[in-house]
Amino acid sequence: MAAIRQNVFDPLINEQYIQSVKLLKAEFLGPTTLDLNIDGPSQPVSTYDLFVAWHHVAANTFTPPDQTGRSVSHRGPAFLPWHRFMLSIFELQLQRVLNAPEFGLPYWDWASDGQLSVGQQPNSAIWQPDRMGGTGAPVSTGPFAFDDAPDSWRVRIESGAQGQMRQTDRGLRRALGANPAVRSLPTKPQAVSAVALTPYDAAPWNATSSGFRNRLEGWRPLATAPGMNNRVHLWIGGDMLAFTSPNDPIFFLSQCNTDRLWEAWLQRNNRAYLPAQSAPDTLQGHRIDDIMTSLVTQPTSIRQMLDLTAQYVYDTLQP
Ligand SMILES: [Cu+2]
Repeated sequence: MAAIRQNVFDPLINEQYIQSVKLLKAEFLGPTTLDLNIDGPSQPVSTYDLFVAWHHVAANTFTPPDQTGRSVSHRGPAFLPWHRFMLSIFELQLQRVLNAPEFGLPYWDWASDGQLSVGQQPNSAIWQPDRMGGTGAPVSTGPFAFDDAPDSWRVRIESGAQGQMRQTDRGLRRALGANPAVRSLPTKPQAVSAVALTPYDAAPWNATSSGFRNRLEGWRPLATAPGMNNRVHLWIGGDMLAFTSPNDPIFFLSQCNTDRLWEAWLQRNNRAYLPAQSAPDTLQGHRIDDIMTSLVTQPTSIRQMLDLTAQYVYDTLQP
């Protein structure tokens, strides 16, 4: 049975999500900072933080090295399949620690909050203390607040100045709606028009491309609108700005909504993908049969990610 991914607005789903990420954050199965080439004394790395490291490493992996900013996971066609791969493995981990194989990773429909006034958006339901908690450096309310409790949420791995990972031990940071250049989350009409875009992607296959992938990833047009997935990161701010953004548990809920919009697009477009395997080697990592590797599981291919409906389905594909 496929798991059903539901809106995190449901209080029980929200509670199970918080419970499971805290279990993963407290689970140490062997990997260390030494294994991950992180400077400093060797420390155990939690299962949760392996996903933080995986995201950071992939975002800084360029193969071959002349791809105009396109890494194996961002600023290129693989952005959506790569994040689907990560989310699907994370979802299996949530199911394992909850002992609930039917549990679906929830999504946060950020475009729904984008329909609220700019002033209301940072105070919407999801940022309340009984949900994901609020803003601050460190965040001081909700389940991921920085306090003296033994299970108080701590950021352990962050991005250093040279793009490397480094050890830390601090509270989570957010600056909800505080970026003057990004006053609003993406809106519903922007989500609807993104999902209507074709083709999937286009030359030069990077942050300047037209097409669906780059609209949803949000490099163009970011300064004006919509900015979609990137805009959500910029609007939340704090730890969401770095390639260690999975440090904030909102990351998985936000990225899950991006995956939901991709699934809506896939269903309308016969699960199409570009570029084909015949594309030049400069697109290595982004062609349909190219392999994606992981710090936490076996490699897979982009093609394998085009239909995961055997693992999960969404409760709705309405943009
Ligand atoms: Cu990412």
